[in-house]
Amino acid sequence: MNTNYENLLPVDGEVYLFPELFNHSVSNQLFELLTQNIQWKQEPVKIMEQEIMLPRLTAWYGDVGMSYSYTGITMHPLPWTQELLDIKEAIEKISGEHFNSALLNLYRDGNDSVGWHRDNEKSLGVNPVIGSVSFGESREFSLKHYKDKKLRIKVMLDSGSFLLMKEETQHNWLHSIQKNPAIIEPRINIIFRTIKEV
Ligand SMILES: O=C(O)CCC(=O)C(=O)O
Ligand SMILES: [Mn+2]
Repeated sequence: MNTNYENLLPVDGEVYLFPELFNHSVSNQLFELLTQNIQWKQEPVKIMEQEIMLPRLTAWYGDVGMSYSYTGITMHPLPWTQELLDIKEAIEKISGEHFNSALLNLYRDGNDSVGWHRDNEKSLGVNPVIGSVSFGESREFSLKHYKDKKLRIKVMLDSGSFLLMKEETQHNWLHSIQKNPAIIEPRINIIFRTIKEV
């Protein structure tokens, strides 16, 4: 990886921001293509025996033949679209990493969000490398240290930006996209990851 980029985390992990990996016109074009071509769904999740709908639309794409088992159900990703492959190629080139699947999020407006969590599922291995690409409205990405909750960082994720999280970040830091009712425009985020053989 090009080492001119500085680690945004003070301790216990590595997060790098590539602010304009895709320029404005390419970003706008990709935003439109992703809006139209991705099979967006609002999925239910069970929280404390109650079924609620996720506060955003999601989709899962990846290498053909890959599967992922979750509470006894085996799921398969949808096959890559051309624009997802193009984006994946661009981030693999700049990061030197490799990704085999992508979780997509469509935040319809500022009322959509993702709560505090870590991308630390067992299937992602010990120190997961997470590549996050954003298009559309800018949203604030918040990080807070898992143990020392006073340690907090905010990163503005603008359209066309690429955020790379690696090393022990997913052990030691939580992340979220908080609601912001002032925001009325949509944002698409793609989380590229590598699911290891399980
Ligand atoms: O939208 C984002 O920037 C973050 C999404 C995220 O953390 C996730 O889907 O795991
Ligand atoms: Mn996440």
